[in-house]
Amino acid sequence: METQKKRTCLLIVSVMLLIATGLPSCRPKSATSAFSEDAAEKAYVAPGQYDEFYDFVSGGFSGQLAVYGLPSGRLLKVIPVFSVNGENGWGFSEETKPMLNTSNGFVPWDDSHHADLSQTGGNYDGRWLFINGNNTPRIARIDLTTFKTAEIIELPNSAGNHSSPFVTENTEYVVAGTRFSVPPDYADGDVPINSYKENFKGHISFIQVDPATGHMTLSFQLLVPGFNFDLSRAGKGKSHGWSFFSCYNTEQAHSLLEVNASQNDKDFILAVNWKKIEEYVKAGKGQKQPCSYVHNVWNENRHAATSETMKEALVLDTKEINDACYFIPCPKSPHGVDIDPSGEYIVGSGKLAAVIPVFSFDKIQKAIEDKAFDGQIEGVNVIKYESALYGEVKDSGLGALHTEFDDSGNAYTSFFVSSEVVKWNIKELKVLDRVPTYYSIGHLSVMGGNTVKPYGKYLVAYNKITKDRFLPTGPELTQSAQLYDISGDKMKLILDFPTVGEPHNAVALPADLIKDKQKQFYDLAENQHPYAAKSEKEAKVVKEGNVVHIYMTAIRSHMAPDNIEGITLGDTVYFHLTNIEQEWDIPHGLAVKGNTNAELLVMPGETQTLKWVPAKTGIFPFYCTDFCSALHQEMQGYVRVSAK
Ligand code: CUK
Ligand code: CUA
Repeated sequence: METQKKRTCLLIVSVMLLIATGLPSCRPKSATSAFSEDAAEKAYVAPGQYDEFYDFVSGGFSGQLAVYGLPSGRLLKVIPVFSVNGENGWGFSEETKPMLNTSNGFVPWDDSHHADLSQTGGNYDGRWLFINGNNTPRIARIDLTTFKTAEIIELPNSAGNHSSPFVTENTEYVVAGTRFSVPPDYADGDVPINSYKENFKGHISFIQVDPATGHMTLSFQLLVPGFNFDLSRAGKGKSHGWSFFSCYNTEQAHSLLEVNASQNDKDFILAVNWKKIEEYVKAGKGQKQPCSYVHNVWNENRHAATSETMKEALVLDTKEINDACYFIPCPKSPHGVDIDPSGEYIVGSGKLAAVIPVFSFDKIQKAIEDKAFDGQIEGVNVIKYESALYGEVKDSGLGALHTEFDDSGNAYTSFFVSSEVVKWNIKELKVLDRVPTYYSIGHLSVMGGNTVKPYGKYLVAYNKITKDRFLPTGPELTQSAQLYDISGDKMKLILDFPTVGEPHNAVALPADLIKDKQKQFYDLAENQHPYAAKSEKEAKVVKEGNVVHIYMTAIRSHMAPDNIEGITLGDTVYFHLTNIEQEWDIPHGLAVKGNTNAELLVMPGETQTLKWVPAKTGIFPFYCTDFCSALHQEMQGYVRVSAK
């Protein structure tokens, strides 16, 4: 591996300086003058009209997923995923609590960076959305007919689930590479941190997705060298069957204070031929390793989740399958790795590099055939940089992070340090246009920009720094996204819109693909919740020892039962509320004075349960929280708690 420390040190120092100053280098004097003249017309969606795209934006440290309409930037919904949400009882109701179970117990928060959509033949099919939880680490699946989290799987042997959950061309797998290398769960983890090089390992998970139900199963994990696996994309078209993972810190430094990270002139992209690995798995290769991880599944008819603890994972050591994995050198701390619509061009990035390297899938295949290797790392062949390289985009910008594509052979790369989006032609490696972002863009999203047939039209910049873009709100400012029209030769800014949490990546779907497939309510006849009351006649209070089950119904405009006595201090009370409406957009809520949970918000046909252990005696009112009819205020009742 070559090291040209001096040359690159200079570059690092200049980049670090830029980062340290905290201000993007190209912050314009008058930011407001930089938008398109016809911006209002282009981003305007008239009252009562629908947006053209659903935009699914990862919620970052909110642990949620936010859904916007584009081009208006209107917020449509916040979907709770990894974080509890008092607004609709997610993580507070008895039925949703198991969704947040992990091998560490109930974890009501995570950090979600990437959303990706299910695909068929390399195009979005509008069935499911997958989103990662960095910290625990976890992957969730969201059903796009209910906009509800349907499944969450924890990942063993991993930490910092960052290069996830990138979907393969026919949703065969979602993948998850570990950002932090750690001692695997099946080894003793109580080791000195400075034994990093021998004890800390990376694991890349391939999670199989059932084509009929979407259910996720951890199929196999790859044991990889202890680098930091950062981002990933699946091959498409000719490169279908491969997945690519960027990694940094190939120095295997465990302390930035020692400044031994980011020294190497090149880090790597790991190319994984998962089709080939499937054959190895079939042939019985790999080892079943003991570990413990939790898999939570939502049952639509039971209106509740179940948790299951899994006890082992199939691990394949990349050393032993080294005709299925290859390292490709990539300049200076690569972040994103993105594949163009044809599947031929693999675009790397270097957070500290001044060029964008573009690799050729055909050249990689040829290099493998010719054994054009530059040694091995832990048994994995390193393909010669020049043998894999199609070419470099020069003078592109500073601090390249992510690239997306349009349908005309162009790529769009985000540059954090120089705070801009650069449009370039893939074949000619020529810069065509650049626009500033306000400020310091992270991910960017072209409509369908990671499919075999991008829709193009709009590009959204998800920025890391907000500064003066919106009305200030104390020390914590809103997050900043910006919409660009990319239908012409020049990119034009047409809208700023604030977002929830820290938006990392986003994926957009044409509204027509899913808008008419939305579930409007749950069929009461199919409700299999064990405590459902499907009519007011079934409403009752059942006391079993010191446990009280209240089978409660809600319909405009009363709750039954509405006066509840016979509860004594020390009892545990369960309100099982069934919304017996069968009509779209009529939820009923339930809030009980003195309870330490949030409310319930129950959809028509659904049953949800609020647990309450009264802390004192007295009279406790309850009421419906969602203004549901002219007599909404009449939807109320009383619970009496008596002394023992
Ligand atoms: S990351 Cu945020 S800018 Cu976590 Cu995908 Cu690149
Ligand atoms: Cu039901 Cu308000």
